[in-house]
Amino acid sequence: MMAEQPAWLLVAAIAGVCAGAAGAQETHPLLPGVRCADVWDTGWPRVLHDRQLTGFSPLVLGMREAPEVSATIEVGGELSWVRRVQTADAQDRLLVNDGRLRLVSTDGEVLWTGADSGSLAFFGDLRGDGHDYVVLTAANRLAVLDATTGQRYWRHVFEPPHAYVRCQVADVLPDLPGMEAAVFMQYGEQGCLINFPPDDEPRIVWERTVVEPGEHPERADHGCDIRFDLSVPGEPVIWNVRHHRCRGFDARTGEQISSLVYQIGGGHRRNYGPWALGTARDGAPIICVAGEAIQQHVHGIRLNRHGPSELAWQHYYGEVYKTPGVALDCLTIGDVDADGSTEIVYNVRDPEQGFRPFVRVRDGGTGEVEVELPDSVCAGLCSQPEGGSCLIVRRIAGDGRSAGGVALLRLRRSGEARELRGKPPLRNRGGAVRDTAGPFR
Ligand SMILES: [Ca+2]
Ligand SMILES: [Ca+2]
Repeated sequence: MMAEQPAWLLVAAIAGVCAGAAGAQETHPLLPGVRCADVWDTGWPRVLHDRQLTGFSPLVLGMREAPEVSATIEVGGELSWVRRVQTADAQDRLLVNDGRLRLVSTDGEVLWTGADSGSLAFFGDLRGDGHDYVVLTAANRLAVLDATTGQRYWRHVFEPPHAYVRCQVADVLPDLPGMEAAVFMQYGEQGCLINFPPDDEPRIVWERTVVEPGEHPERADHGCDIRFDLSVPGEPVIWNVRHHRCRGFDARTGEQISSLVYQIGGGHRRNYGPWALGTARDGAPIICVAGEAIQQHVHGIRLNRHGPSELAWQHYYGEVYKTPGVALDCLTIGDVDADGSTEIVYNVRDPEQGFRPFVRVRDGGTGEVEVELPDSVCAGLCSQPEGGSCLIVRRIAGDGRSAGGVALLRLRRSGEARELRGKPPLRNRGGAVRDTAGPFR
């Protein structure tokens, strides 16, 4: 299984939001109009870029020369990602991708260098034979490595050549020994389900076209992904969110069982950002989507396994090329107040409010704003031992500089956000490790 990130990353994130700055009352003279706290952060300079990919040199932030390198850990190549995994015999290992993929023991011994590399889709007993495997995606390729040796067990190259594999792995067909991988093509039109049996070669259970041919230039859509929905025993569903579409497929057959083609803010929009399955207050299954790139929006979809799904609510903030300064950054989609229903938590610079920064918490099923924190930015969330989450919030002024310290706000079922004092017991949560250069950090 894949584990959460280490706690020191949370500390680093908190240190990042604590790094305030002093100076003039307006936006930075060298970057007029750019409202970004990092512009004032002389303690943590780095290359910045806004949502229109404008580059800002870190050397303008009061620096006169490039910083010295104080320490280096040699990883061989350019470190891409590290994951802690646990093997079938309960050993903690590190999977390190620095161009190559390597399995490393916790005392630093390189156990193997893999025959393939890529993004990690799964680590575990893929074939149900008691051995661990590593499932990797890279462009249009899916590779499976033996986790004991790093040797390639299986590899499949999908068409078309420009497609990217989007993959989820689970035992969605319990009647078939071994687990299954659903693979949908970003930049392509095909999807399939692959079974990995313990005593035979992997087998493609079904393969089909998963879009309406000609309805959209799929090659131009950077926002395609899938999720398994195993909430109904014996009726596994694959949900696929793409540019202005959300569809459900019977994972057993590939048959399309649900379709929604929808508009946000009066147009077909890009879904470039995180999305997740959730639960409405009445228990209905939903998907919440945050558009973070190019077109900034949040919306919720009420899912129907037996017909068209429904766009339950939406809020469109704008497109960066048409409304410069608009920005949205999703912190999490989940049950942050521990009441059983899903919320979506995000930062936004709202054009309708003069681009002031807000932290907003909306009910995932209805879009109702449960909590709104004006002139604030949330850097991440921490789960609490008794359930629910704390928001790590920094108050900031209109020019983007800190207007106070960091507050920990606990969300309550009533919709209240109560500030915590002292040092509450916190556990790390994925949202706190984000490190995104941009208007918010
Ligand atoms: Ca199975
Ligand atoms: Ca909730």
